[in-house]
Amino acid sequence: MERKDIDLDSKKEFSKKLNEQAGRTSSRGVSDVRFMTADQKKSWNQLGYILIPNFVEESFCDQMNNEVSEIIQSLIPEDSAFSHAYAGDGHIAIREMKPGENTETIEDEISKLFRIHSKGSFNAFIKNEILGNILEDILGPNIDCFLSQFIFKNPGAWGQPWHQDSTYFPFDREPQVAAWLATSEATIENGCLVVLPGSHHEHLHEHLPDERKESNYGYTEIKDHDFSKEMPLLLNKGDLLLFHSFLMHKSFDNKSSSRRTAMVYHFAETGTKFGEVDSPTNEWISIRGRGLDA
Ligand SMILES: O=C(O)CCC(=O)C(=O)O
Repeated sequence: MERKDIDLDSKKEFSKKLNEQAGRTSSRGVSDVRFMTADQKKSWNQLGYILIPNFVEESFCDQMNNEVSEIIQSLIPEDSAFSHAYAGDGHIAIREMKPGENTETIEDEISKLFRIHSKGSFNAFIKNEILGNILEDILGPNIDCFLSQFIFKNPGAWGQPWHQDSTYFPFDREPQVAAWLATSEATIENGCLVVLPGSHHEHLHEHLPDERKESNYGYTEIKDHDFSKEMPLLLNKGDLLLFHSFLMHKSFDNKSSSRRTAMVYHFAETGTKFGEVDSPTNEWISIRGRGLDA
């Protein structure tokens, strides 16, 4: 299937837009908590993340992995032409720019599937009470989930360079919170996440285009910071990582022979203003409190 790389000029244009946000800060930590443990509070305030082992059963992850495959197969017919993105039934699938050598199914060539949190097990997850409680300690009583993505990270896929998620969110307040659910094991070899603990106290740094020729659309990179204290986070299937949207993080390449999958959500305080035009990948769904239209 014919493939076209994304040209450097459009990558530069994209990061220029993102960098309108550079310099913003988010110094607020959590203080009066109702639900978090003391360790979780300390971890959030000092490190910028909370790791919760065994958050869901492995069988729940299997269900998500299966539902994702069903969506991809119905979204992208076998004979469809190459495209960087496919949209249908409210979802957006993004193609892997550097697919591995042994691809058999269309899922082997997909990088991410966006906008799935209104459906099936993806929707069931955001209604989890324990998750909602911890989010409430961070974001307050009124909470929306505005973004979801299933990340395939197929064998051979490159990792995402160092970045801060808030750079992608031109919102009127912060922080937002990411929930990164390991739906497979995440190891150094298969491309686990790597964080820079405490870096959520930093301002938003400049994000330069990821200049690797076959890098995925939207990848950008922080180059003006010291990452020598980076920490890879090894997760088992079913473990959950919650992290601050200013936390610097990246992921390793997948050098293994199997897929490393994760289901990633982003949450914000209800009423957050997203600027003039919202991202097509966003879908705002209230999960707790007064609701979107209240
Ligand atoms: O899961 C990955 O490989 C990268 C994910 C990531 O960096 C993100 O969701 O912001």
